[in-house]
Amino acid sequence: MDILQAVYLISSPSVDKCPLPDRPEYAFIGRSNVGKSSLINALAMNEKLARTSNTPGKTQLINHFSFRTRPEKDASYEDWYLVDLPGYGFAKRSQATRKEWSKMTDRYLTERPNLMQVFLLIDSRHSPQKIDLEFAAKLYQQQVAYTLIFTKTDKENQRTVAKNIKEFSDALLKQQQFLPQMIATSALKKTGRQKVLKWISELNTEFQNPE
Ligand SMILES: Nc1nc2c(ncn2[C@@H]2O[C@H](COP(=O)(O)OP(=O)(O)OP(=O)(O)O)[C@@H](O)[C@H]2O)c(=O)[nH]1
Ligand SMILES: [Mg+2]
Repeated sequence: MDILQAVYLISSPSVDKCPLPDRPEYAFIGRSNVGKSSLINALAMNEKLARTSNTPGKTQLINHFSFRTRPEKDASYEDWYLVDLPGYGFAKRSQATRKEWSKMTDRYLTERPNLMQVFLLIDSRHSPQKIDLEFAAKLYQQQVAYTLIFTKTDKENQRTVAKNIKEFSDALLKQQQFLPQMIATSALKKTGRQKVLKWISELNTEFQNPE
């Protein structure tokens, strides 16, 4: 897939302030610092697109990025949105802020009409974390289609990464019937980049304009 254009569009405080739902949309969500913004930059091949940081909790709004891609040579282009959502599980936030976050994301996840798929990002360096499994359970219960993206695979040896993915899958199968799509990635090495883009392109073909 060729990236013809990838630009930041707008940050919105709530789902009703988001851009017109006239094209397919994908949302990145996951624990604070898991690598959401970095992966968006890796997909776009532009390190300056989404702000990344060592300080967790930077992203507080619904951030829309507009992508124009060509799935393959001679094909026509596709326009779609990528959304960077605020990370969850940031310990230093107050309870009130966390409540706000959960209200905003819940509404976004259940009411956004053009949302094709949520990409739930999981840090591949760790064994299954309760907070991630709970978030997956919530998506499943709300019938929000999601893909699992394991991040930062360059940071650990591959055996540990494989073990963590297997353990996460086993834990998931205890709470839902089928496993979602899973893609292992590294924003640093661009591992899994083409897989994610190809999956998005496949999902793009299923979009029906709700307008
Ligand atoms: N080695 C390595 N580091 C990564 C990778 N992805 C992200 N990082 C680093 O992890 C830190 C957090 O990355 P971000 O992309 O800002 O994480 P985020 O999920 O957007 O964080 P919030 O917006 O705070 O929720 C940064 O220091 C990144 O450089 C990766 O694939 N490999
Ligand atoms: Mg971020």
